[in-house]
Amino acid sequence: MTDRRYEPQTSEPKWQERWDREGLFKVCEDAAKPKHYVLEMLPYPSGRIHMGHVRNYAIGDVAARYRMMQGYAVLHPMGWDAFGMPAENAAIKHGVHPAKWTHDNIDFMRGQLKRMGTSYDWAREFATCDPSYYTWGQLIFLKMYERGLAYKKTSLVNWCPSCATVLANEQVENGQCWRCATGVEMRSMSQWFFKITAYAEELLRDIDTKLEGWPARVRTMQRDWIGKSVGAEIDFPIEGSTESLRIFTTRPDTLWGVTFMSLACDHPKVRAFAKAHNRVAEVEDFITRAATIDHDARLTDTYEKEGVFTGAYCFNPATGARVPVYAANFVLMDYGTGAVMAVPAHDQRDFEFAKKYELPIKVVIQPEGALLDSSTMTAAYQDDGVLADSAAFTGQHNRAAIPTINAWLRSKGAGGEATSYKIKDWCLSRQRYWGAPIPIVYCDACGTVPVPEKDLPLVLPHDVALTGEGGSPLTQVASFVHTPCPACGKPARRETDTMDTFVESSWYILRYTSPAYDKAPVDPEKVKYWLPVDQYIGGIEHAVGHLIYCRFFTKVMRDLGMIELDEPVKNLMTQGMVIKDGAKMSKSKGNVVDPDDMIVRYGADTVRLFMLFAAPPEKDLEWNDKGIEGSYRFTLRVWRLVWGWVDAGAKKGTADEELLRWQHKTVKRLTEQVEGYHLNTAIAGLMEYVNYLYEIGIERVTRVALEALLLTLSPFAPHLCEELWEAMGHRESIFTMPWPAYDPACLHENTVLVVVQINGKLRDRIAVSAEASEDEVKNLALASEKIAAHISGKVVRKMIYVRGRILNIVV
Ligand code: ANZ
Ligand code: ZN
Repeated sequence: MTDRRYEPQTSEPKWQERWDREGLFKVCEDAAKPKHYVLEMLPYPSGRIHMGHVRNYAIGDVAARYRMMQGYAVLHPMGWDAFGMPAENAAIKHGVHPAKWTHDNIDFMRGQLKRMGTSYDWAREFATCDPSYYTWGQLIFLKMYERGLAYKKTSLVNWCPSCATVLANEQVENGQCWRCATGVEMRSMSQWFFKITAYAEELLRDIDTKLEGWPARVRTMQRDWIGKSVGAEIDFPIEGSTESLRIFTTRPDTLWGVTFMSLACDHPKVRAFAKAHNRVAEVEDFITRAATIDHDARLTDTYEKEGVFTGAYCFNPATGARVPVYAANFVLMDYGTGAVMAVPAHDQRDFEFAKKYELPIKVVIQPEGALLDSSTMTAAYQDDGVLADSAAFTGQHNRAAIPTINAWLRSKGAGGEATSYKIKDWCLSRQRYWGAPIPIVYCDACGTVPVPEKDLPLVLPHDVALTGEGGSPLTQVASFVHTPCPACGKPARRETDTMDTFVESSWYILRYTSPAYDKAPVDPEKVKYWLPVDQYIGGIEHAVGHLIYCRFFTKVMRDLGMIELDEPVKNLMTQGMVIKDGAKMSKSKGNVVDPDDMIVRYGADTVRLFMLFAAPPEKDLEWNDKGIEGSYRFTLRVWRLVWGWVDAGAKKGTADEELLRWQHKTVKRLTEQVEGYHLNTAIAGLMEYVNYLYEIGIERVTRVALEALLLTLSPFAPHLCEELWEAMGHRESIFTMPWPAYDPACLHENTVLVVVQINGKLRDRIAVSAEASEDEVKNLALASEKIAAHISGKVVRKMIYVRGRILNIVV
C-alpha cells in the first residue's frame, strides 16, 4: 500500500493545463492518416452544463481520444448555439444585454467543459451569434432567395402566445411550443419560408441509401415526418366556371363513387363560392366555429366532423355527375391540395359526413363473395375488392386498376399520378431580437429587395429596448429599420424579423472544418477532407428538426456549388436521458445534480466513468449516488494498484501465460467495445482485469500488463491515467501513445475435459476453460444434451465439482 494520495482536485487541472500548453488536441490535417470527425451537438449557452451534457460529451470524448491513439487525424470541435430566446428573456427580466448574458455563459461553460477534461480543439470554437459566423448564414439565405428556395408567403402559421413568435412545424410538439410548452395557436401571417419540400424526395431517398449508420428509430421518424403518399391529382370542373377544383387522393380507384367534395376552410375557393352563391353568413359562421377545435381534439381526431355547403357544384370528370362542394373541418389546407373527393361508401370519415348531411352513398368496390347495398351499410367498406359501377374498369381488381385509371385520367387531361408529402416548408422568421437579421429591405417602389452581398454582415444592432412588449423589438430600432433601398436609393424599411436559431445550427457542422475561412461559408477542400461526420452524438429530440434541417442545408449548399457532399452525418448516436427519481433531470423538476459539485467532490474522471458505466449510451441512465461512489472506488483501486507496483520496484520478468491471456483478452475486448460504443461493458471489462491483477498479486504483474490497463482506460479516465503513466516513468503524454494491439495467439484458453457423472455414472465429458468458475461449469453441464436427457423429469439434489476434473450430479 502506498501513502500517495489520489487527489483529482489538484491533479486534473494540472493535466488540463499541460494538454493546453502542449497543444495536444490541436487538429492536424495529415493526408497520411485516416481522418475521423467526432461531433457532439453544440450546446445552447444557458448558463451551466447539466448531466445530460456531461453524458453527451463524455461519450464523444472517449471516441475522440480512442481514435487519436488509433492513429487517426481527429477533428473534435466545440462551439455555441448562441442565438435564441432565453438570452432575450433574461434581458427582459434582469436588464442584462443578451450579448453579455450569452458571452458570460459561454465563458463559464467553456470552463466547465475544460474541467471535465474534454479533448476539444478550442482554436476552432465559434458562437453562432458572432457576425463572422452568421454573415455566411445571411449569404446562404440570399442565395436561396435568388433561387426561390427562400420565399415569403401568407399562410396559417404556428404562433406561440408566450414566446410571442411563430414556430416551425418541427418546433410544435403535441400542439405545444417546444420551448415553453404553451399551446400553439394558428394565425394567418406573412412569414419567410425555406422550401424544404423541394428536397423532400431526396431527403427520403437518402435515408435508405446513405444513412445506414443512423438508428432505425430516427430513420423511421424522418420517413414518417416527410410522409410521402403516392396517389393521384384529379381536376373536377366547377359548374358555371372555366376553372377546376384539383384534389389529391390516394384512391383514384374510387373515383366513380364520389358523391360530394370537401374543402379545407382556408381553401381559397371557399369564400369565393360562398359569395357567388349568397351563403357568406352560413359559411363564415362555420369557419369561425371550425377554428375553435382545440389541439388535443385535433391531434387525437376526437372532434366531431362537420361541414357547410358552399353553394357550389362541380362535375366528376369520369361520370359527369354533379356533386355539391362542402367546406369541412377535417380537411387540412397544407396537405395535398386542400381539397378532397368524398367517397362515403369507402371512406369512414366521408361515410359519417354523408349520414349527417344526408348525402348519397354509392358503392363502387364489392368484396369477394358478398354484395354491398348502400342503403343498408352501417360503415364504409374500406378494404379491397372488385370495381363495380365504374364504367370500363368494372370487374377489375381495384388496386390493379389504379395505374390504368391514372393513365386514363392523364390522357383525358383530368389529372394523373401525383405524390404528396406531409413535410411542410420551414417557417424561419421569428418576431424576436436575439437572432440573425434577415437581409431583406422593403421598398415602396421596388418591392422586396435583397441586401447586396457586399453589405454583409447585416449586423444585429446592439442598442435596443427589450421590454417584452410592443411586438418584434427590431421594429423599434429606427436606425436599423430605416435604410435607403439598395435598388433605387429611396427611403425603405428593413425586414425586422430575425432567423430561427435552427438556421445557424443547420450548417455549423461544416464550418468547424474551416472556422476562420473568409471567402465563403466553408472551405470546400476542408469539407472534402473532413466530412461526413464519422460520429455525431446528440439527443433524440432533434430527430425531425435539426437532423432534417442539417441534411437539407447540406444538399442546398451542394446545389449552390459551395461544397460537394450529399449527407453531413455518416453515423449517428442518440444518447439516452439522465434520469433521477424516475424523471428526467431538469431544473423544473428540481432533481438536478450539478456536474461541478460532483467534479469537486470526486474528480472529473469519476464522473465520466460513472456516466459511461451506468448504462449503455443509447439507454436512459438513472443517476444514483451509490453508483458514483462505486466509480470512485474503482479509480482508487487503479491508483493503488499502479503505485503498489511502482513502489515494489518495477518488474522486469516476463508474463506467465495466464496473465498474457488476460492482458490480450482485455485489449481485444476494449478495442471491440469502444469501436462499437458499448462503453459500459468496456468499463466492466477493465474492472474485471483490475480484479484479476489484484488477485494474482503485484509480484506477478508485469509492466506491459499494467500499461495495457492504463492505455485502454485512458479515454475514459484521462487524468488518472496520465498521472499513473507518469508514475510508471513516462515523460510523454499517454495520448501520444498508440492504442495497444492484441495478439490472437495469446488468446487461446487452456481447456480441460471435465467428466460429468449422474448418481456416480459417467454420462458425458465437457470441455471447459481451465479458469472457468464452478457456476460456468455447472451451467455448461446442464446445457449438454446427454445430461439433459438423463435428468429430465428428475430433481437435481446436489452438484459436487472437483475443479478441472469431475462434476457429480445427484438426482
Ligand atoms: C378519396 C378517398 C377514397 C380517399 C377512399 C381515401 C379513401 P394519406 O394516406 O394520408 O396521404 N385527403 C387528401 N387531402 C386531404 C387533406 N388536405 N386533408 C384531409 N384529408 C385529405 O391520405 C390521403 C387521403 O386523405 C386522400 O384519399 C383523401 O381521401 C384524404 F376510399 O380520396 B382520399
Ligand atoms: Zn426601391
